[in-house]
Amino acid sequence: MSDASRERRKAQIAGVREWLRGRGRPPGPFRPEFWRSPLRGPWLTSVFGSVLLVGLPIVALTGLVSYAAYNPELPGNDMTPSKGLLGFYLFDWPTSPVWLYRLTQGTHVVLGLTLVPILLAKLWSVIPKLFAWPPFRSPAQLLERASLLLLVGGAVFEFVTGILNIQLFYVFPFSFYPAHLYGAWIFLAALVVHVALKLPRLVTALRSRGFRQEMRTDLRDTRPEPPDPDGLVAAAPAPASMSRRGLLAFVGGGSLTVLGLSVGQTMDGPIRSTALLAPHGRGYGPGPNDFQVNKTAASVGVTAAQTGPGWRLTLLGARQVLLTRQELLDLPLHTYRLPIACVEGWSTEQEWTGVRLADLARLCGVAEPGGVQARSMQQAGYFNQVSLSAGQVADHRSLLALRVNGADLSLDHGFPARIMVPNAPGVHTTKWVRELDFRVPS
Ligand SMILES: Nc1nc2c(c(=O)[nH]1)N[C@H]1C(S)=C(S)[C@@H](COP(=O)(O)O)O[C@H]1N2
Ligand SMILES: [Mo]
Repeated sequence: MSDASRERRKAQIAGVREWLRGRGRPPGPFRPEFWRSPLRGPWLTSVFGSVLLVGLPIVALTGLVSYAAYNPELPGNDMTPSKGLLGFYLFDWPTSPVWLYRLTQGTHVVLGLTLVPILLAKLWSVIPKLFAWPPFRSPAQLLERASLLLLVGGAVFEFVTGILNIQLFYVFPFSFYPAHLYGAWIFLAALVVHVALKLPRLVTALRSRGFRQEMRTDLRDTRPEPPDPDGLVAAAPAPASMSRRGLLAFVGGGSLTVLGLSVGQTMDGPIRSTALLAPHGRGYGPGPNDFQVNKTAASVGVTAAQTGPGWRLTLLGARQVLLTRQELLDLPLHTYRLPIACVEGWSTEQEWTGVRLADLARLCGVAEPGGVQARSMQQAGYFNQVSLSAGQVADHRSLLALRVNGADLSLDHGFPARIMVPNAPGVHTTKWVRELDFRVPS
């Protein structure tokens, strides 16, 4: 052991003794000397912070939009029935433009994923503050730290639950939907407080160094930022082993890699196979039904026997009407290109052929439907039924689809019949429909 390290060890032991006697700081990360990266500092934190300041509100707002798109005020649609006041902003989800939910939800998921490396880098840059000692010096500071707990806890919670959900690991001991919604509001409230407190410092810090200058500074010339009142800059910095531009390139490159490996799930054509990070991001064959399947018929217990020649569609309205598949095919058919846009971020546009929902309403004696409840042959599960609004039923592109891309629906895509509504979230395009109930007050 060298003299220097023996000295350091001695000082550490003395420090721990002090702490045990009730004086001084706890050892390890509570000591400023513990954090030695020469790159930490207000400028670096502010660079990551400003990217998040633009990105996270977009992720949060598109998420809240997604909740509105579920039309939770309609019977059976709400997966957070105890939302209380949090539904104050809900509105009747429109059917046009057809690509709107595809865009907002694709943005929510893909941008969220893209921000993961930035969020981690930002948390890394401020981590010494987690161990600030004493934990607070004034009631105001205690409040500030409590809001940080909600901010960081909220962000981590939203990212973890969101990512587990899109990766189809339904491992939470609670329902994803209300938890992700409540978490979003907690996070947003803490973010507003944080931005109000920190915006002036962010601006000052960004002005303290030139971005271009920093991009031209190599490892040899990399020095710590000047000491700051927040204590982000290391008290005893180690020599730089990476330049600031190297760190930014590493984090930015990680972010672009995630973007590049996930954005394909929102597109059709060859580019789709680049979505290596998406759980459904594999290649598909050339057939008319060869596109992404969410839940297969087998996985939800829908059998070929239920969907065979014995299948009847029940229409409930002023009167009850039963239709075979052939009788449906003999009604006026219409064809539209409409997307399936899943809440999990993937989407695809296909050409659907079927009977207009409005025509089916008329067939069972409902001239002006107040909406419809579609029920599936699938026995259990959240998504075996949906309520659609009056506006959705009235849209001429809203179909009970029987065919896709010129062929009969495959069993996995909902044979004998499924709902297709323009701009509806994928979860509302109920497959294996057995009953359409138009007895909804208008
Ligand atoms: N009966 C039933 N319909 C359903 C689902 C389901 O689980 N059960 N999943 C929905 C969801 S979440 C989506 S995104 C779409 C996916 O349609 P696809 O599997 O044909 O691509 O179907 C919807 N229809
Ligand atoms: Mo979905």
